[in-house]
Amino acid sequence: MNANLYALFESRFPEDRTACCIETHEGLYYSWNDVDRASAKMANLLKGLNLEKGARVAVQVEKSPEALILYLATIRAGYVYLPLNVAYRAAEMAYFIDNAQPEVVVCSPQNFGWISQIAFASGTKHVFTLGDDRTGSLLTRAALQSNSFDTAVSAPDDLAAILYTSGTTGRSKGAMLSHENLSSNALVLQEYWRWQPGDVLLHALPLFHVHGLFVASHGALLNGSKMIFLPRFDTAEVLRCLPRASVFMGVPTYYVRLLAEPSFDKELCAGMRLFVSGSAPLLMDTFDQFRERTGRTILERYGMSETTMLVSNPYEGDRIGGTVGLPLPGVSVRVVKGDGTTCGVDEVGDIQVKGPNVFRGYWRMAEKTAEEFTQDGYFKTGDVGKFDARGYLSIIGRSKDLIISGGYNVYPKEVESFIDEMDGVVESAVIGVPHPDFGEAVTAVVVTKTDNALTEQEIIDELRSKIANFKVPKRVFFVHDLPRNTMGKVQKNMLRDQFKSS
Ligand code: MCA
Ligand code: AMP
Repeated sequence: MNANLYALFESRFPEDRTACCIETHEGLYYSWNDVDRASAKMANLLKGLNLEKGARVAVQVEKSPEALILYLATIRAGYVYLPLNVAYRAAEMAYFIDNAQPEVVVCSPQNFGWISQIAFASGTKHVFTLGDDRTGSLLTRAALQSNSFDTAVSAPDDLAAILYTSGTTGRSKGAMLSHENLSSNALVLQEYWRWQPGDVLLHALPLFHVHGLFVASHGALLNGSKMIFLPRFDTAEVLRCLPRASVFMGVPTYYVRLLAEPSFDKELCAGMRLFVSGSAPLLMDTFDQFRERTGRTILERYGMSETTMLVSNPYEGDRIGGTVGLPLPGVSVRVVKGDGTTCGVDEVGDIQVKGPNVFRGYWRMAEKTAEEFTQDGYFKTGDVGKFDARGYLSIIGRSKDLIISGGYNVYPKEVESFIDEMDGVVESAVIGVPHPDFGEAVTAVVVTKTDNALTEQEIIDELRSKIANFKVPKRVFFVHDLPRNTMGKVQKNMLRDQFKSS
């Protein structure tokens, strides 16, 4: 049997392939035939480049139906899709491209100059452009190709995607996900969340992370369901489109923003069957307010780039606020103490996971991969939590130094290294402090050399030119010394406490 994920989707396409698969906010319709033919054209183009088996196709483009089709074409042709956040700047892109060694890079037309320079310098052979308005060399070249393509035959373990994440420590690592990782998770979620005939997904998430690219899109593709595609989360657009949808997925910030609108109420949500939240902790207050205002209960679930989804509140049965729910069928999740023994009910420990959803390792980092697994094959998530008596998991914190801002991960160490390079800086500590919109706000605490006049704005401006905008601290504070414990380690808890209401 062909384990290629596209083959699975294709087997679930609706009988009527002229039905709508993707509808855009501008009112364009892409039928299932359109998606199949357009992905065939792109797959033929990629195949014609004679790429090696397992070649990476790195993509940094704005969201559009064509961007999703490019993802489908890549896996359909048997290559490995590597999505990159559009906010990444030159230093970040250079790292990913150099590390992943993609044979193909696809970027936005306006970025062709600097990205092609980085790509060609790293040995990439082909750079195409793809705009969010159906422009670019990728489509021009694909248009000349046949619109039928025999989906490549893939083994379950063959790679389908690489997602860069910083895991628990250090520089970004590419989490290698196989066709089986993705298909097993998609099939479980389709059943667990009771996708139904006639469901319509309102898709407002970006297409370069697990949540938007896999969890949301795969659900609709596997169910033969229409997606209403928004180029980005925009509160007014979501409110406009909700009455025609039945499923919505988002990070907690989306729900906070929706609740800030008085028109977001029971009537508007009358046709909605399911609201899913994930990628960051959903506050109890948001969970409660949402239920009161809409009469619907948000279903919170927990996932990672390395594992896709591992735990979810049930569709039927109690969805308990403040918890991420129960391990998904076929996925084994445990909470362990420092000595490796399993925690009892309500005992806090490290969350570990094993199952068909768990990735194949970090790209070209065998040693790092081995460190992140236990001897009996469980992956160490770096999250800390506890199970209650009913088997519901709560995430209490993280053992990894990670900030989640508006659903995007920010690794303090990376931001600190850019600040520490600046003239006049002795050292810095980057922390997350509570923020009403983003959940956590990136905040920098900096020690400068005596008599140095570096200002908060100067540091922010300098960082803006170097790293993705969501990583740039919202505030910078200056101190004489960073608090350290007897081992010399910076005590970030104390800083978080000191600056929490800043
Ligand atoms: C934008 N800005 C942010 C963020 N996004 N600041 C902090 N955190 C953010 N997440 C800043 C920009 O730097 C800019 O600042 C200003 O906000 C406006 O930018 P804009 O792009 O217009 O913002 P927005 O459209 O309002 O975006 C906010 C957003 C977006 C809608 C919350 O960040 C978003 O869609 N987040 C979802 C992320 C996601 O998909 N996560 C899933 C990861 P300035 O003007 O000063 O430059 S997958 C995952 O985590 C796992 C596996 C899982 O479980 O799902
Ligand atoms: P990523 O590296 O982007 O895959 O992010 C994965 C991390 O996001 C997890 O290890 C968790 O720390 C966090 N996360 C995902 N879903 C949730 C959730 N529902 N509640 C709290 N944290 C979450």
